[in-house]
Amino acid sequence: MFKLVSLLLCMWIAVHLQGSLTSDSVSGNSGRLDRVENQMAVLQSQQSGGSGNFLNIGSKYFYIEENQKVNWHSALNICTNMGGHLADPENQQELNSILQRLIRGRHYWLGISDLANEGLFRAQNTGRRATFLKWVYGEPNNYGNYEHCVELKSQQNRPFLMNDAPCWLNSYFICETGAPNNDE
Ligand code: 2F8
Ligand code: CA
Repeated sequence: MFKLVSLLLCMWIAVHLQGSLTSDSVSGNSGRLDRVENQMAVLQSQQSGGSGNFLNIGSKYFYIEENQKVNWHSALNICTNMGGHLADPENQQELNSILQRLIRGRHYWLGISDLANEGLFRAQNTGRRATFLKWVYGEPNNYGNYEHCVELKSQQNRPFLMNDAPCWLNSYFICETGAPNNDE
């Protein structure tokens, strides 16, 4: 019940904010709108009770979000609500099997960041140093000193590889679990 009320409240705020955008306040409000939309995405994932549709790929199960883009922290929350975690592929075989299902030109959050220590990329799920990192040439570069979250991206029809990007960017994302509960 509380979740439903929260969801309705967020929807009301989002509609209200959209209606109140003026040319003077666009940048400030769009940031707030982004936060509200992210919060709505997290609440919606809670509402759906969420195990989602994990696909069996190799020895694990993955969920590839292709409908909504959210920031890295919201992606983390959504994957947790679905009973999994933001994905951290462990080897090339696992990465290859995911890559086949990604849409070129899109960016997908992974559960890897150097938020705790600059330059030390850890898997969010374990807190341990990420052992498998496949960077785009020249990455990670902490561009602008504000890139701490890892995404998969493919540019100009090149293969999907990793890049450090600003955690507040809205992107698609990939969740992972060892044992899904797909019956909701
Ligand atoms: O040139 C590589 C550089 O390209 C972009 O910044 C201009 C990326 N930023 C985003 O995708 C937001 C950087 O992460 C990337 O290193
Ligand atoms: Ca980068």
